[in-house]
Amino acid sequence: MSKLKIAVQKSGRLSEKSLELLKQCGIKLPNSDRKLKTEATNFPVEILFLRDDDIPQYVEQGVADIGVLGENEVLEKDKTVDLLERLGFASCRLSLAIPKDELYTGITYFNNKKIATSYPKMLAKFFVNNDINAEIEEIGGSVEIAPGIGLAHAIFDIVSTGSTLLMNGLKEVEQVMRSEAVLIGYPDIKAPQKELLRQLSFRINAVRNAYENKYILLNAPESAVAQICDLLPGMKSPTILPLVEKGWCSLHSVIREDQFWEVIGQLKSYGAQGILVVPIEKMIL
Ligand code: PRT
Ligand code: ZN
Repeated sequence: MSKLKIAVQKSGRLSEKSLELLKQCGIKLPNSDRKLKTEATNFPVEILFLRDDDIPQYVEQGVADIGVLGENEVLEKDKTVDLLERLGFASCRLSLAIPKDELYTGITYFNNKKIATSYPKMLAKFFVNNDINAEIEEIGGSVEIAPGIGLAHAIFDIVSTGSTLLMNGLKEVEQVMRSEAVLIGYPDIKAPQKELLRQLSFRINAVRNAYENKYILLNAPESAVAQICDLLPGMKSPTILPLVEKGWCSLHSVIREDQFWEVIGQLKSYGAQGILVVPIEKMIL
């Protein structure tokens, strides 16, 4: 039987979340010690555990049909792969940082400077696009210590909370790109694998929509229902149920998590009370 081969990071920041996503998609994996590969017990997929640096090459060659990794790694490796889905976890940014006491005068600051990074291709592209002539020093890890030990004037690295920069006496001065985990695919994927991928993408979208949306229930005076429905259009339209108390109803809808705090004040000003916001497990549009 045909199987869909999925490459995930063996160990690191992406591995737990990648496996968690597959689990939420209903894919059961045997408890293993993450050897090189494992097979799901209830869906025709095979998981290959790899270093994230190797995933673009495996997917370009079709050794894996799809792979989960950081978008930054996809851009750096620059292989011929399709970008299929953004997955919403492992969000970070790739930024240029300099010693905190240096005066930053704008991007031309980097002319004739030496910059340490593990992402030389991406940085070179950024400098070409911005007409900057700088020297790029490629190093494998612990990039943030490079200025302190005199190896470079500045660094280009992944930033998440910013605490690593702070601890190393650096400040972020240019954000070059944002990144998150993405699903990439083999461009010449075979028909049976393509069908399995379609089924998996459907499940991933149901899980992602559920993350991004909340179920909202509230009590409102009937006179405010029209205004509240405008604010909370829901999936098709909100559900309205009468309350025992005359002139009041209960309104149920779906709201994007990131819009919730923007509309809450307005809901209250329309007279909404007893607002409940509840997580959704799966959401099929
Ligand atoms: O062994 P393998 O090659 O598979 O893994 P790896 O060491 O190359 O990668 P890993 O597991 O460290 O990261 C995998 C991916 O996670 C990256 O390619 C990014 O897409 C994503 N990601 C998200 C991060 C971070 N956030 C992150 N904060 N990757 C690394 N960091 C590091 C960063 O390098 C810096 O040292 O965390 C530090 C900065 O964090 P803050 O919070 O102090 O700003
Ligand atoms: Zn890596």
